[in-house]
Amino acid sequence: MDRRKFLENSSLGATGILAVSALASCNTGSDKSGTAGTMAGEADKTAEAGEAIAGPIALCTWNFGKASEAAWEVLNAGGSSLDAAEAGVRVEESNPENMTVGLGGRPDRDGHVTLDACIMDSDGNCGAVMALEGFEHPVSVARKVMEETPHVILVGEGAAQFAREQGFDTRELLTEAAREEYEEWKKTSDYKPVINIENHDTIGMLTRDSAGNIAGACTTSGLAYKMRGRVGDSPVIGAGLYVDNEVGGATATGMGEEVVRTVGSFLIVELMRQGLSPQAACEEGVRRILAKNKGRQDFQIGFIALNKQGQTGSYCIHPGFSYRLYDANGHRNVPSASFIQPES
Ligand code: SD4
Repeated sequence: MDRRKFLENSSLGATGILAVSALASCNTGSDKSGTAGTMAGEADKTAEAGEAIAGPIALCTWNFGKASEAAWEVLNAGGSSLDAAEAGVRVEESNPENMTVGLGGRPDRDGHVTLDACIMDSDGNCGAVMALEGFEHPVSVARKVMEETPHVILVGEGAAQFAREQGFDTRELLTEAAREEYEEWKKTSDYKPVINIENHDTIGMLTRDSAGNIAGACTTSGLAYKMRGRVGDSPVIGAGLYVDNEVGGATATGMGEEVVRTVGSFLIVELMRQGLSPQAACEEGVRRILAKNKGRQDFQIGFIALNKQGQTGSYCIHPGFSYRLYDANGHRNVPSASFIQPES
């Protein structure tokens, strides 16, 4: 199959997968990690665009209660935004039920679980690993790349070698559940992504600590049954995640190829620098992607953003995306406004 043909096929398949499963899995508003539901007595709210939250804040893509709670605990104990972002996303990396991140992630079309992650601190330092195999916590390896090497990105076997040298334990990441799905997929797939298999649970986390410093992290196993070696937006600084401590941060979930094409998270931070609220900046980020697609809307993208003042925002193409927000007032799932309106 030539490259163009494959991309057409995978774009068709995977975009449908993302859009359909986003609708299927998220309209319930359920807490994906099974903990920390909406605060008693507090209804879920739509985007709190105007409110400036004081003090520490943690927010993450999707309704990951345990992850945002882990980040909040670090912040509440006076920890740094960087430690909080890492601690938060590690929860989902270890969650075998999340089949889009870390342990239990769906494999590529050749059966390998390959992980992508990045992390960025409030001084503009960043680190990333791409197509890392055999390590449960790519975000922590990415942090080591940031802190222990003169580089920003390590990929594949080089990243794995570095992780071993840094003392990270290796482990099998393909769970029985993921293996069974993969075996099923192989029967009919002809090695193309298939609609309705991919879940859409990449975690991007933004944190602000009590000193007001912002950091972020993003981690994923990428698209299910992707081409071997495929990397999406999540570990690409500027695309899946960007932080500028003067302005704020943004992170993405969804069809990574589209986020990379517009360097989505960087775009949103720059729009906030020019004065847009996080909400307005996320909306413009989604519109920019749609404009490049000339009417094609059969894929999902979700952005979240946080500015220095403590305002948050989010926007997505299809209804069903939400983010989990944790601050001194507690935690809640915040449904995102969408470009395409929910059917009434
Ligand atoms: C990727 N952005 O690899 C990721 C996919 C994703 O939940 O967000 N899945 O393109």
